[in-house]
Amino acid sequence: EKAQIGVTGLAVMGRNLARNLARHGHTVALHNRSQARTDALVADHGDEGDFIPASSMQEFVASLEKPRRVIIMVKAGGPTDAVIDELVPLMEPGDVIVDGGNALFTDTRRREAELRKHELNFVGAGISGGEEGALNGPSIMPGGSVEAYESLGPLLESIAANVDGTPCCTHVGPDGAGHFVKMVHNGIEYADMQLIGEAYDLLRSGLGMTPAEIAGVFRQWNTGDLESYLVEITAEVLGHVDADSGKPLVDVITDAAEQKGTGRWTVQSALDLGVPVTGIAEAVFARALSGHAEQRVAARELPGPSGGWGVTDRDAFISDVREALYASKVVAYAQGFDQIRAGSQAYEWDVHLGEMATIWRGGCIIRARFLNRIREAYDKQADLPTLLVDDYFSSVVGQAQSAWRRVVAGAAQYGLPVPGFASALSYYDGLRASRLPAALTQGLRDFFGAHTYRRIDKDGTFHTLWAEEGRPEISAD
Ligand code: NBP
Repeated sequence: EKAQIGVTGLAVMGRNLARNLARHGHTVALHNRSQARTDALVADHGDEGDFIPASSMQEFVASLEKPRRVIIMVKAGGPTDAVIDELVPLMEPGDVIVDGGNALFTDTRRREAELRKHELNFVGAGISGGEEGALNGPSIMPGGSVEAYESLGPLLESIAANVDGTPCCTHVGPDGAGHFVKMVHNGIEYADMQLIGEAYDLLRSGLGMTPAEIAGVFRQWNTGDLESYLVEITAEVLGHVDADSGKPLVDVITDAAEQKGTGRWTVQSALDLGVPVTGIAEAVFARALSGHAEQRVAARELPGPSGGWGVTDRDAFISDVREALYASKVVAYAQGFDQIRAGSQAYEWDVHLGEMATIWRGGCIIRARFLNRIREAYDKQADLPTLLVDDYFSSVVGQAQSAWRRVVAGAAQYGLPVPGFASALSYYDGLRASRLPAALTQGLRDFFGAHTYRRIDKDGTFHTLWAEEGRPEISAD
């Protein structure tokens, strides 16, 4: 008997993905650089399905039916290239190599182009949902060729999360499209977590609520439009009491947020594409700020406003924070989808934005009720200029705006940092503005660098001879 698919790299992610495949009736070939992980998987979970363990890459490849399908689940970067180099001489034209790790999409583009020369199908597949998702149903974002998806799609769709009968897996687009979309997914996750953190901080500082009380608020919010995995687990984390100290766990965790890099990649790509993903950028920078212990200690005595927030109506305040959170979240997602659209245009991927919202509804970290709204918005108008102008979103954000402004203004008065809420509001107001001070920026650029400007009343490109009085402008065209 041959295996339908093989997994090489059997650390937490690969092991759970292999078990998930086997539980769905697929025969799974197993390989890991060090044999111990392969043996452990068979010993611990061999009874969950049909596994064919291999002790060498040759044996592994030989155990696969053709066209061969291999999923690589190793540490992203050099290790992925090392495994590809080992696999390529053993594979035949038409075979499919999937990289399920968190690869940078430009690496995926390079690998796909290289393997195409060998007539091998290389699929960079974003897999979200962590180890729990890998085992019980992740959200899967595969890139690569249509031909590769025909061979691979049914297998991946069978193990993906499923919402209302629709698998959380679809062909995203050619070459690096899948890993790009996974990267932006992670960027949105950063923004969402930052906004949740700010909402928590507002309730804590503004109302003096305890973490356990705030957990109750999040639990309540999770019954409405904010319903999402992240809001649900926020209640879990805030409600958790540390066994050692008897204190809320959140109070004994060091307040320095770490990162593995996908948020940074998202912002770097957004800078290249010229897409203002301010929510994601603020989230990445907020984590960076939190980690600058030396500066934070040095700055602790800097003057700030004195006195409390002076909230009188507790329920109204909680409601304001909820609305500000929702509006800011809409902005963060709108920006993320802008980036996917810009990437799709730049790299000619033809990514279907509504389908991305659809496959994020389950399995992944940002799964949320709200994604149905995004899908509906793109179903109604595929070329929506921004989610913010969709009927539903424009109306909810419009309704939330007074609360949003009160929260951001209050935080500024009180001295509480809300970079996510505030930058989202500025972005919203920036898009709404009929005139932006960008006109002055253009004037300044023309003054010091003769960079020219365009005019609202005439076609062409203009430059003012600033040094020559009485010669206000000439046409450069
Ligand atoms: P790790 O990222 O910790 O990688 C460990 C695996 O890589 C082991 O199987 C190890 O083999 C193998 N490996 C290394 Br390291 N160097 C190798 C080399 N030169 N040649 C062959 N194999 C090598 O595993 P993980 O945490 O399971 O993550 C796997 C992938 O999934 C990563 O790309 C990660 O970014 C991604 N990931 C995603 C999520 C998510 O939520 N989607 C969560 C966690 C991870 P060994 O056993 O012989 O050392």
